Amino acid sequence: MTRRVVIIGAGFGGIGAAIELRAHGYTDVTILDAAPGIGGTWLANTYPGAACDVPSHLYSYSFAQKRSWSRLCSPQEEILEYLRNVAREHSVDQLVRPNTKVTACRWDDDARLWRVATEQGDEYTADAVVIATGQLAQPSIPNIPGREDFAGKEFHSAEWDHEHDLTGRKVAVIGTGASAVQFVPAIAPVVGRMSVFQRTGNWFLPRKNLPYPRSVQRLIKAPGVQKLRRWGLKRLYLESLTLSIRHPRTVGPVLKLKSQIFMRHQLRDPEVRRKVWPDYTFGCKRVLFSSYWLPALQRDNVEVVTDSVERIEADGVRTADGRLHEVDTIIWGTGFRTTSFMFPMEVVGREERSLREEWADGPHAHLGMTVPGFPNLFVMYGPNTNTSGGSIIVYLESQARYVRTALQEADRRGAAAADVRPEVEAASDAEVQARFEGTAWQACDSWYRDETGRIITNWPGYMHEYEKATEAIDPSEYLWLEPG
Ligand code: N01
Repeated sequence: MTRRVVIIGAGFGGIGAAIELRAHGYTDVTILDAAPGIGGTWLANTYPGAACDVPSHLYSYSFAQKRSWSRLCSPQEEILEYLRNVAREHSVDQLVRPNTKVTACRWDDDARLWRVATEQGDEYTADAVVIATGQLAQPSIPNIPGREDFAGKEFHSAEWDHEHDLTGRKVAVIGTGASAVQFVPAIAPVVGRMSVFQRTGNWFLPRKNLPYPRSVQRLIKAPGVQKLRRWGLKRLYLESLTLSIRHPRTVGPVLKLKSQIFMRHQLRDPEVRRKVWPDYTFGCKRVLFSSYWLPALQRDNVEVVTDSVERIEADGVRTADGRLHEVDTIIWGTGFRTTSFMFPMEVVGREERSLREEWADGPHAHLGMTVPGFPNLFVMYGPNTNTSGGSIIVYLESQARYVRTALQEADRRGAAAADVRPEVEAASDAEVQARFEGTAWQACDSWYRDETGRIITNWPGYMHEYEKATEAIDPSEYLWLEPG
């Protein structure tokens, strides 16, 4: 049966899904993306120092292993180039319609298909829709009063203004998450002076990420070594981070100790040490890998500010202690609207059910992908599929495979679509939530949780568990809709 598939998002998820589907005979695939090209998060995030903090032999497709990465964790341009090359090599680059923002996906129950509407007023019809817009696509800037009064330049880290020369500038950086941890050390030597506004300190593990020497490059090009790196040592190492988060009282303290030794060693300035030392359980928020952040904070031209940001004024940032920090540039390193998922896109399933309403009490989906009443709608990097210690690419590949097996099963049955059984989805959601019990993630607030405290972004287990759970669709978990 020919099936038309519309994929929304041309990042690692969408491109991977298109390759998987085409490799199995589903040739009618269209990829829509609001951005001007392939890349997703790696197209948007071009800030100085942008790089992955997962080793590249894992942060790449299993079917397209590259042996010439320049360093352990690749810089943004190298990852973007890799993704574009893979898309080209598998001829899915031609399927991408850039600058095409999807506004709505509506299920037509009579015709048993999806109608996908774009901002330009076009409509695509599809037998299946894959929403691969990710969790980290919508920049978030907190609602701090006075922003409109600021006389200088401001931008978010995911919308870096490369035209704005930072040389000699007085810069405020608000936020100290994974993005700031990369761009602050990169710009600190260039700016005149920098105030880093920190709300919460982070746990760090060392990572220098230097370019590989030639001898190492030659060694890791050997196929056996490559395989060992991908499936062996690093994988175990990454899963050990999950292990420590899952067992904060027993295993957690081991990595915590490692982090403490590293941080104490780097934090020579007692004042800075006092300010940045985290006050929550290791692993509760994302553990950060950098050997450059703490030294950058101790530079003469950098100040860490821990008084909370009260308002923005024409000349700078006013903190709760009444002090005005005069700056001419504000960089928001304040992360993403991680609880928004694909919204504000309108997603309407059977019987006019709105996904936004279905998720009013928190997003949930079977294996993070399927929701009852939304037949043949698959979410990639959906609720509870963020990885704590592994590579998201492993999860995305698992999801692509699952989508493909769902379509194959529908073909085998002559069915129009698969609709996950409500009781299956409810049980898997309950199981996921139960598995968070006693984990480090429950010990503090983070972008993993919604306003009710429910953990909605993360997978509670290990990478290999998710791979196993999504190996193939279990037909008994779905209702199979007759053709219309
Ligand atoms: O965003 P974040 P990010 N006043 O949400 C602070 C991935 N990623 O862009 O911790 C003051 O982590 C907030 O403070 P707090 C990765 O998965 C990967 O840095 O909430 N501060 C925090 O410090 C990562 O986890 C890579 O108290 C405010 C910061 O802003 C995810 O993207 C690189 C504030 C936001 O940090 C997001 O990272 C980059 C306020 N009102 C990103 N509101 C790599 O692979 C928020 N903050 C390396």
